[in-house]
Amino acid sequence: MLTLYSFGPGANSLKPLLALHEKGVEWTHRFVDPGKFEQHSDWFKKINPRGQVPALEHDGKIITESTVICEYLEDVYPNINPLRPADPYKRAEMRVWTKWVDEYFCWCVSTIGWARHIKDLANSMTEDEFEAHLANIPIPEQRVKWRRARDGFPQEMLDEEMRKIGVSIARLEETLSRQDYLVEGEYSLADICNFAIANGMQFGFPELVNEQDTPGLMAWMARINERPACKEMFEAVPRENLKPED
Ligand SMILES: N[C@@H](CCC(=O)N[C@@H](CS)C(=O)NCC(=O)O)C(=O)O
Repeated sequence: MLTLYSFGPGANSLKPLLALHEKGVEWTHRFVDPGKFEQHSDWFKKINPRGQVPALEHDGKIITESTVICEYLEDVYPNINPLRPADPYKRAEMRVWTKWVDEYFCWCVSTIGWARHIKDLANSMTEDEFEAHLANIPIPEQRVKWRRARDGFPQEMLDEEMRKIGVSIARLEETLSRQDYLVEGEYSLADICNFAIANGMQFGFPELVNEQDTPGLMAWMARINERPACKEMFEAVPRENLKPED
């Protein structure tokens, strides 16, 4: 029995969601509602004490960390649509890409996303409500992030994160202008984990990600969006989870 707890197909939640759709195994989805702060609720913290999605439940065992969940699914279902190259060198290349997205690319995009989109949610509470809410958040760094979302991120930090986004886009484009997938000739977890963060940047960062400046990255995103598993994943989003502008 497999259950994925997630925010739906975006950011870190997208990684195991897409991997599960690619595998086509039987599993269930439990949407954790960020609008209701469900990730910080007592019931969810029993599943992931860090109060973050995604989390996978497999026969009563809990696996956390989006990339680790994807690797776990490969270990459990190695023969169904493998998403890890068989060749050890290519597998190492794949892991360099998944490590990079987790340690670098994800963070700069996340900070700008928080500065742009979490501000209203963080300001929707009174001071007392906000402080009470912060007390529910287990990760100290997330508490800092929530406070910054409410009070405003330092401009210096936003400038630095934008610089890193530029570096990230250039790195992806450098590879994707030469080859269809991040590990040459193989669609793998390297693509899934980076796509989770990159998809949609042509709308959020059109000055950086566009047909003229990053044609390789644009074509790669379109290629992944065209995959049946990816279409199935986006089609599976219940309408009630979509925001009015979606
Ligand atoms: N390193 C973790 C990061 C998980 C993470 O940042 N999750 C975000 C959603 S993408 C989350 O739960 N944010 C809500 C919060 O921290 O309050 C992973 O890759 O799974």
